[in-house]
Amino acid sequence: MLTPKITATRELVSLNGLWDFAVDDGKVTAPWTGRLGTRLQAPVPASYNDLFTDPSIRDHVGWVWYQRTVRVPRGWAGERVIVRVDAATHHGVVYVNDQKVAEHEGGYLPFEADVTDLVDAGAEFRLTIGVDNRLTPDTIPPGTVTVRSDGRATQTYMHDFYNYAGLARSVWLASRPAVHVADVTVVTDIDGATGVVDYRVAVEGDADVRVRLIDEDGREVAASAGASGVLRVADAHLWQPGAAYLYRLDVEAVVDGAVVDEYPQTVGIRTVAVDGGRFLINGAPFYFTGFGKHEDSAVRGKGHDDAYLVHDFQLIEWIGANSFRTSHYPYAEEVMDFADRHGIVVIDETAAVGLNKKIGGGIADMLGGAGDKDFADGFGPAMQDAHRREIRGLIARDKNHPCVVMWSIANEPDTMSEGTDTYFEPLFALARELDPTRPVTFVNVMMAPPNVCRVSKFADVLCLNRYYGWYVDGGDLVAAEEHLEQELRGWEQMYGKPMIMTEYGADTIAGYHSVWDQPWTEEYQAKMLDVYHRVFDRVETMVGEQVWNFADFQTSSGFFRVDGNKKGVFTRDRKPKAAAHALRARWTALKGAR
Ligand code: GCB
Repeated sequence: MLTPKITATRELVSLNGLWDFAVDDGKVTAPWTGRLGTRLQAPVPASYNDLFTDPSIRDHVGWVWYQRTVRVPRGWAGERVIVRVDAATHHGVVYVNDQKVAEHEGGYLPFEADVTDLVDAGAEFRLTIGVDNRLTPDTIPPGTVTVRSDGRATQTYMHDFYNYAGLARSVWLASRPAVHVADVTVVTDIDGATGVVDYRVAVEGDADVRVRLIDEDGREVAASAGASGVLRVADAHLWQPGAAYLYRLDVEAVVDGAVVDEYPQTVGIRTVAVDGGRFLINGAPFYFTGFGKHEDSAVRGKGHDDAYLVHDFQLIEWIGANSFRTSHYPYAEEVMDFADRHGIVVIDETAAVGLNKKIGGGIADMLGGAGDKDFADGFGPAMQDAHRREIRGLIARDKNHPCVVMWSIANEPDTMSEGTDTYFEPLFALARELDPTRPVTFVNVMMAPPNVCRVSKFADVLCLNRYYGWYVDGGDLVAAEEHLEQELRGWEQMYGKPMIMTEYGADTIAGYHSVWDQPWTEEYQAKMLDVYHRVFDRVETMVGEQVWNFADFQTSSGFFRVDGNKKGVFTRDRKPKAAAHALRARWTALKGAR
């Protein structure tokens, strides 16, 4: 499914703005059959949870309803009319007037419905979108809904970020021709000074295909005809980390010599490879610096916001970082486009987080509670099917982004229990089948060191999240340094694969200070990161460091979280803590060195 765009043959109407909004409290019956009886309005895009003061909305478990009227532009007669939802977290259902037109599971990927037969050019229709926030043992991510004795439903889950829900990304009304470009796949290579662009186009209907590759100055640099082919660009400008260059592949569907559809696909010419213990971009060793992020901000929750997009990337640039991971779900497409445009490298992760019954809220079982359950006890074929769908959806959506250099198929799953290898092996195979050009990884949890983890053998790159000096050796940075180095050397010896520390960090309350190694202070965070950096610099197969987290973010409530997770290097409103300045010094120097 292609991202909707305005072209000479396609139009786009944003359906963002205020929609009528109601929580399904059991009294709302078939809201799509008429107007929602509500005084509430909610903005799209935004998570709904933090908008209202009523706790029964914030803590609601189940369906909510969004509704608005939409007018189809009068010029769209004869065109296909599409409703496109960039994300409905976690389960969406779309009605045009009384008719159900789409249903979608999975909260972070787009879906669409062709509603042509139900609407008329120039006329209005009622668009209703239901969104269910429930996570169950078979959803990705998983969760449990418990109905209390007083009838209240409550939601628990094993991941460490608040279960924001609703329409957090854009909704569109799009037109496209009946015969149209349905999909484009681009794979690039480098042959000396020549850029090689391998393209494949899927067309809906009967049409010929023509493509032209245009450079940033608007000049045509290559062209071809046919649904697939190879374009060669002499003296190609490569897409480089920190120095993006984007070509545009203009794809045309042609019937009897006339262009019936036109779709522009961004192309960055670059290669990615793993070579022994090194990670190569365009044949040169690449060292990742940056963060695990979240889509998270006050009031809008996970709602996409272009101002935060620009500001976050400004801070990434300011601090000298070159990359981030889309922990722990696919981010809005606007984010991926921006990373393409600004040369920021992305590890692209599915929403498979919390597949680990030995962890509660991101914290290892040392706190008791979540416990001793095995992987097999719950994560079965239904979960694996959902997981497959998430991998397919992510790669289908993001396969053409030059910024994406690796797929992460899960964060911190249980990989120590029996059966986890048979669960994961086919998922790695699927990702490689769908995209043979990028390395595939998963993110390993601290409880699965080299001699215990059953899944690392399938990964091209070892991505590790470690909390020595925090959950383990808390307050003792001398022990933390020793234990971290010991473990990394163990991985290096056993696998020799490139390693990235995809999470390390300490909760820090901005404004807390101490001259001693006092957890929660700004000094401790900076000092702990420094311990890790000393170790990284001694271990040869380390190819990257991504601090947890870019910014403080909201989580579910619990005694180990102070109004959310405070491991941000920036506060939730993006003010730097002391660690930000220390990182800036290190990463700016590294940029020059590597
Ligand atoms: C982790 C998780 C992340 C948590 C983090 C923490 O290992 O991957 O989602 O937020 O630890 O702060 O505990």
